[in-house]
Amino acid sequence: LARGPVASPPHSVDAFVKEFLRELNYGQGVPLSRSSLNDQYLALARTVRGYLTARWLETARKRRSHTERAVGYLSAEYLLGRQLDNALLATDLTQIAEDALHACGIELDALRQVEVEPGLGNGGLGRLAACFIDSMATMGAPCIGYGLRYEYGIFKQTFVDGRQIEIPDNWLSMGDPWEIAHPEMEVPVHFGGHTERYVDEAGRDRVKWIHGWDVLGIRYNYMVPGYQNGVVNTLRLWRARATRAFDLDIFNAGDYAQAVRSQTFAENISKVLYPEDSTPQGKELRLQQQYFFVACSLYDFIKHTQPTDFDVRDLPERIIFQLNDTHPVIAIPELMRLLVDDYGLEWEDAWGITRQCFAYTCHTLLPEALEVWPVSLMERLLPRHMEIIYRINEGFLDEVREAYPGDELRVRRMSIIGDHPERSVRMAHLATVASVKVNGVAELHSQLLRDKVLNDFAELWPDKFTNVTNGVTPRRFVRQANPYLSKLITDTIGVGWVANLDRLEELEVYAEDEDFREKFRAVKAANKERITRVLQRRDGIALPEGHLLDVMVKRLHEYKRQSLKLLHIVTLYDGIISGRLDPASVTPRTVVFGAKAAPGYRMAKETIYLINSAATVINADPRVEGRLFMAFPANYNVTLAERLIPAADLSEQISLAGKEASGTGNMKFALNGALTIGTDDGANVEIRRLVGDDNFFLFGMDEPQVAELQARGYRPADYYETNENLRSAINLIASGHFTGGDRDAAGLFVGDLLSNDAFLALADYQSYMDAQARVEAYYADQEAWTKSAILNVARSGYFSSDRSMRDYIDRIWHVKTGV
Ligand code: 26Q
Repeated sequence: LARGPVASPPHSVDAFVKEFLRELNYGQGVPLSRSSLNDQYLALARTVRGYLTARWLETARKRRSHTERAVGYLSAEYLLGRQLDNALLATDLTQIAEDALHACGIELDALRQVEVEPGLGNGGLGRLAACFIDSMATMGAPCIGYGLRYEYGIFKQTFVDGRQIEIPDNWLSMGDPWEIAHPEMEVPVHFGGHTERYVDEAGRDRVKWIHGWDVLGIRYNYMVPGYQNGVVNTLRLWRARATRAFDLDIFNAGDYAQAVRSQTFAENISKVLYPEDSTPQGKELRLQQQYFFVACSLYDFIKHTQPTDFDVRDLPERIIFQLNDTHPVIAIPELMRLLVDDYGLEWEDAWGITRQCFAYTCHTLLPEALEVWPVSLMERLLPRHMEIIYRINEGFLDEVREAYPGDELRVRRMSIIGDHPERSVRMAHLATVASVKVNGVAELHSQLLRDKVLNDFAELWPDKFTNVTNGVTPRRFVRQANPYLSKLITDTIGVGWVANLDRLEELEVYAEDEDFREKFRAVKAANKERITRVLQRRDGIALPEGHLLDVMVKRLHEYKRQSLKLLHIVTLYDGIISGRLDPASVTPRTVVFGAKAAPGYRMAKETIYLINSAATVINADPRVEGRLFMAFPANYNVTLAERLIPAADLSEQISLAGKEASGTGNMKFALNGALTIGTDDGANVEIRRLVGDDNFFLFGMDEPQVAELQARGYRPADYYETNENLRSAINLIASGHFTGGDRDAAGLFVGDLLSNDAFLALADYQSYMDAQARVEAYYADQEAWTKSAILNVARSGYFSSDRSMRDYIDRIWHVKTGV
């Protein structure tokens, strides 16, 4: 009996109650009458997980029984967000759970609030990985996600006197009911030591890696359910644990306490997510993390997911590893090491296999964000991998020399090893050399990758480069986040859009339907009421009623130009208090910011402080007559995004053209019926093309204009000197008006803008102000605005991550879908 497949519990309220009480009583060990909210949440989560389990086992069984190629998504980050609602939606259990809990005297909504979101990512890149695995499950694509189970995710942000304070995110402290730990499945991972040459029985030269120290990888599984299709894929995250060698040391050294301390050294590897998402320094622990999860994942795929008689030469038929940026790129030399050293393949054969197993996604355009690792560090931590990288580079540079005889300058530019400022491994070059395909994440970005960042490589291998424009999952970011809009859409065109977002096109005609527009406005209004309640309870913020809701949420970065947004607000405020602007002529507007700054990023932190300071002063100034309001709820995360984005009227996507690889928040806003004010950057370009110029507020220089201005020599002071409103706004900030008279508090910000302004905020200022004036005028015509908002929804189906997955499958992976 126990050998057969397990059966899912029946889809009925009675069965659900029974399962829930069993989890509560036997799982949590409490009777209903004495259970805490946390007990109830954990029991509910386990109950829902129970419904997924049979499907998960069945999906895995089917996959084992055939040998179709799978995708191994390798990502150092998965910014999952809360799991409960998603699992309920996927299993179509929301109503049943609500009724079942009700029968037990419990409100589902109260339990939803208990869940702590797993913040195992920094921002866009991590959230993208979460959207992609959701879409692959929904399309029935064979995929296993691999990553790190950080004990501490992205820090929790609070503000003290307007300044960001970081608090450790102890997300596991109440227990995680969604994970299934396998402490018995240990994967050994080695570090340090040295290499030795030897001759094997067959008389061949071989290399042995004499390890310095080891850790164990412990497997944690998470279920990734498809949307109501019976498919449940796997996300496998790794935790580091000390080996028994560490335990033995305890006896040998006789210093018990020291030995236990050295255990924590090994376990540090999966301790914390690095909160920097660009220009990170080459921290040794970060490289340890990267190698750790990648080594576990390759070993796991080969040893645990394939039949015992599996021949590694067949690897390319079984797997394509997608490298989510360069963070997992050490997988390339690791696979070479496995094939050559462990499986005894000839170098050329191993290289032939390896070159078919990887594809690389680049997520940046900032040259300073391209990852490099010092050769000295690599030699110490991963001596064998460093040798392998040298050998890969030799072969590669031979290829370059053959293609471009005598062009040693080019050889140096393309080398995997760079010389400045120190000898280091350029991970993007390694990734490009070894990958089947290299893709950017929006059309403009892919174009710039080909023409600029990786131009030499695109000349050598033009067919290697492709684009896959990012997408977001409509399940989480429309269906779950916006139940009012979802109901309106479903009532209008049926439910099919949730797994086929192109069907939103059918809404297009309703833009002309007055009754539909009325309902659409009612949805926005309801979402504004909801975010008002959320911000009141969560942050003690009292949003004013009846305002245009203008939202800028994303990591704090100079290139994203929160500075420009601040200049806009300060200009309006300055106009009002100086009497140049009649407050009655200003469209009542609330600007909501959400942004975390990397803890060591000074300019970003000062910008946060200035925004908070401006908010305090502007919100309290009676001269504004309540027509401007600023809110900066702390700790912007996926959960807040789900509440905030559906309420927005205006989406701020104002990065300097050529700097934002794609953006994905921009897509979430458009899909929820906000209009975008944005530059010609990243996926904004495609959003504007699809929704139409009339339904998008474009401003600023485009990328060629930016390049031209920079080539001419950019002088921000020119703009300050010639633009009166700009000068006055900057002067107001510099005067200490917002910072309690403290002029120094804004010194870094103002000083940089006037003398450096690397992201040309001042050059785009007037164009941005003009675009905001167009926003105000357009918003005054609510019928026109609503039409545009509806058209944004109707024409944004392209930005479903299901479409992104289709593109990856067609252009890169060539895997079969439908389980
Ligand atoms: C690298 C080395 C060491 C420590 C940290 C890092 C690191 C971590 C995270 C570097 C970069 C990141 C994250 C980058 C990121 O989120 N990029 C965004 O990716 C999105 C998805 O493609 C795009 O939409 C955004 O445009 C891009 O900024």
